[in-house]
Amino acid sequence: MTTHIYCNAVTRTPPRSMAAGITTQQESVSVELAREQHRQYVKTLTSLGVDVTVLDPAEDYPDSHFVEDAVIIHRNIAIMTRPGAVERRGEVGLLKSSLQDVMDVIELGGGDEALVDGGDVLFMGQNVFIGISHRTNHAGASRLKAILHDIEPDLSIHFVPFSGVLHLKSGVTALNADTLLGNPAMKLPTALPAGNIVWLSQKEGYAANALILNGAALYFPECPSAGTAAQQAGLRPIALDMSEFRKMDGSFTCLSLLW
Ligand code: CIR
Repeated sequence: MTTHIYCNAVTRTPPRSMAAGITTQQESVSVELAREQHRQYVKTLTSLGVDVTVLDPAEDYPDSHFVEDAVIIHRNIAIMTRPGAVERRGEVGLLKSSLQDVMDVIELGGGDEALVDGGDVLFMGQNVFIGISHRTNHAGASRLKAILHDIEPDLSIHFVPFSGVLHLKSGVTALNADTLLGNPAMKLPTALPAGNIVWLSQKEGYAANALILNGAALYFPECPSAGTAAQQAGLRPIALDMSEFRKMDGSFTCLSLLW
């Protein structure tokens, strides 16, 4: 049985400026194709029973469709982050004004030193893993831990230093409450304190960022082993082409806020 049941989502249409976003890749991006892929993503979430709000593109913020990094939603409370990349910080205020009508909103706090990207925060059952990365630091992770414990004292919250991939969820996502998909490009100095990782091959490792919701797993069609792993975990695999987001170091989880 899946533990990831969601009824609502917020997404944002990619801006025409999206190719100016941060990336380690060198491939040219088609905004038209990205927008079509985004429409298919929204359609898929809708078909899975999610009521999806699609926000207008924010041209001043080329990475603003990667809404996951600016907010963490837990128990209908939005925790606004302070993204590690300076040029992405303005995305937080934009999302705050869209969310505060529908849920309580809390600031991360902790001053300018405290940095968190939502892509570094992974919920797996009662466990929360906060990746310590180039984008998320100990000061930010400590603030987030305190806020999450206030919301739900029983959570087991772990700091997970790693390297080799952009965000923690580029390296692992949870298929259920104890199984994760893993990207071998991610280097963990110590084993995760909970869960068993199904490691994908080097070639298909990027598909470790699958979106698990409502009994389904969205994954890259070029990485079929992620679909097989999802099926073995009792999920319905749904392959969706997300080539244009991959070119900007993004994938499935980063394109929506779910609750
Ligand atoms: C960035 O480097 O910030 C964006 N180009 C990609 C962010 C992807 N977000 C995520 O995986 N949570």
